[in-house]
Amino acid sequence: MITIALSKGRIFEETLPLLAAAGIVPNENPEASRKLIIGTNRDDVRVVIVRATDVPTYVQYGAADLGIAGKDVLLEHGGAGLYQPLDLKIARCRMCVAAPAGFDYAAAVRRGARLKIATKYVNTAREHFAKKGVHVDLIKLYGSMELAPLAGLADAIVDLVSTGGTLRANQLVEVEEIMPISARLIVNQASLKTKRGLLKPVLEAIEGALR
Ligand code: PRT
Ligand code: MG
Repeated sequence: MITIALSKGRIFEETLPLLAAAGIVPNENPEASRKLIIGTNRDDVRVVIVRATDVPTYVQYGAADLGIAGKDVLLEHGGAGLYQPLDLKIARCRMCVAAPAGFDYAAAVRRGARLKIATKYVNTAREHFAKKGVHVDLIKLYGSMELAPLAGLADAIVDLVSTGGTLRANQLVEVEEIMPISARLIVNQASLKTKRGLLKPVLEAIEGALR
């Protein structure tokens, strides 16, 4: 049996064509069914639906053999126990620093000001600002980072941006790109050896579908 960990929403939707190329079709849409374990057209493949940030954890401990997770999530997780063979180039966006339109971020950085940064991506943010030599106080949030500068909690945020619509709706502007983000296939390192016969054709079909 192969277990694939996916989050519902954009990752699930954008993964369907890649799984189809490997001959795997889930029996249900998690959005509609509310089921957390979903069978597929193949008796030996099932999908478990988990929170996006939990995907690497399921795969790390072997509760899932395969998973699909954003680079943002993988950087925060750290990648222990995971083999990351493929950039799937789906669920693309960019991680960036954003600040209120009236805040001169570049000037604050030049002055060497100590900045309050709210984010769910504390590890990635810490590394980014350390590399730039910017002093920051990081404030960990679990949702709606965009609110933090507006409510006076932080000077700026580190968040994902795709269309820019959310920033605009909250009078924030992107002041620095940190890195481009896309979803990666992740594989449990032990499964890769013990279930090689089952996994190899699936990995090759997904790789083929990307080309
Ligand atoms: O939503 P939930 O809290 O359950 O979990 P999640 O947000 O971690 O999951 P989900 O499904 O929203 O995102 C899964 C993955 O999709 C992320 O880990 C990213 O790798 C990727 N992805 C791609 C995005 C976006 N684009 C994106 N735009 N994840 C989040 N966003 C959010 C962003 O945080 C911001 O709030 O969308 C908003 C900005 O979008 P625009 O289009 O207004 O710029
Ligand atoms: Mg979300």
